[in-house]
Amino acid sequence: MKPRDFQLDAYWMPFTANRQFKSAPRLFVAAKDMHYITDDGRRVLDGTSGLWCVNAGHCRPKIVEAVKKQVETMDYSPAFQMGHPGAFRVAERVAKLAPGDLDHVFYTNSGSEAVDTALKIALAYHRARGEGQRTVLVGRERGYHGAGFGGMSVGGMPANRKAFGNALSRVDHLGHTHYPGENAFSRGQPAWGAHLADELENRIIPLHDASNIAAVIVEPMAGSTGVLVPPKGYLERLRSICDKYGILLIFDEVITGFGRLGSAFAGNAVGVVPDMMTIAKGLTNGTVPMGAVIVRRGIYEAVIEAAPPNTVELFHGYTYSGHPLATAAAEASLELFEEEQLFERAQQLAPYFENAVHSLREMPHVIDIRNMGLVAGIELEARPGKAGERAFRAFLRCYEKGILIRTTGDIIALSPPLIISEQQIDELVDVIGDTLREIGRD
Ligand code: PXG
Repeated sequence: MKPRDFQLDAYWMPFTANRQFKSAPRLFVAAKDMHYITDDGRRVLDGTSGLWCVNAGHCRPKIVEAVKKQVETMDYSPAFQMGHPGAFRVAERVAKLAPGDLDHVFYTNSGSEAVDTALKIALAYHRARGEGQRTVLVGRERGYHGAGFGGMSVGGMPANRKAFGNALSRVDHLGHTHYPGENAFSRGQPAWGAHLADELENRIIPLHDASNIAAVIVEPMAGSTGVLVPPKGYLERLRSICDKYGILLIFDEVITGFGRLGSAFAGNAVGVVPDMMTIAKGLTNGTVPMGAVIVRRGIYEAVIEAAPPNTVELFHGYTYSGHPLATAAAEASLELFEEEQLFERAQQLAPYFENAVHSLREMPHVIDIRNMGLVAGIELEARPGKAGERAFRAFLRCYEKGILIRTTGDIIALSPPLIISEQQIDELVDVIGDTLREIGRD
């Protein structure tokens, strides 16, 4: 290995145990298709699409070339009061992929910004319609909606909130949907739990009064807190309660978008059309940061029409909204997904992937395995008093053995690029199996 020409100290790493990492760093220096290359020249099979974003695999020439060409032609174009063709082309393409009349696209640079944007649009929409009292935002326990103040507030991860005070005040949370006692080792959507959506009608609405509630935001399949698959009928029921009371339903599809569940979006997979969707990650195949909110036509029209003619309708946006490099990457990614029929590929591979991950059922300490599309969660029993330690050890061992997995608490999450082969699925699962056997002994 070459001696390092940099120090580790100055970089404050996100969502990372800085001291632990810097005492034994793990560095990637290159990537191609299904693999990363480490600084000591090892190949590591990517079982997580980076951080759930590199859906078409790494450094795909079509995307690389598109970004190169764009940076040589026009590096930046002002996002406000000016436009460039790529931004319009990508919006049109994304609108075509989205279900129903979700056909307007607001750009951001990340999933967190997309979530904060969607929450603001929800408030602006109600206000435009003369219902400005609708300000309560409802999230869900064990939800992750990014790290901005809005997303953190509607999110349901205590560790992400406890250092930061109360954040947004007009927020409430539904209970989560994860009940291993009823649903452990479910394949696909669990049969039990549709009624959990009724809490919206039975508790949240009486508490706040429906007329004060602006929106409900959920991940159709919760990724970050350990792959929580929605029970059959649950999302449908949330949709019908929101409709009954005029509450907007936002699906946070940052992880579930772009083929992860075997179709363009989770909403398409389960046949539920939300009022807004937040997207990011796979939109550019992780190549250039980009997020977006897709809104129903009626929401766009209500906000636009409420403003006097020739005035700014929504006082919101970012310097890099619709950045030319991001739109170039998005356009190439969306074309590549289509050319290679990657969403369909994910759907076809899903049963093989499901069988492979469920073969780990008898491994030591495995207490649940769940899956949907090309996502799986393998939950381990926590070591007494040492939550997260067992899974983190599995992560380190797997990395040494040449596969990248992701862990959250004691849950291993797998979300490989959609180009993964059956043989590579076997490799992932075999290495995890060996690792669980090894750490099961100590
Ligand atoms: N919403 C959802 C559903 C997400 O999963 C965000 C919003 C925020 O996106 P940005 O682009 O601001 O990070 C996310 C991000 C993990 C993991 O392994 C998940 C995310 C990010 C990093 C790690 O669980 N999700």
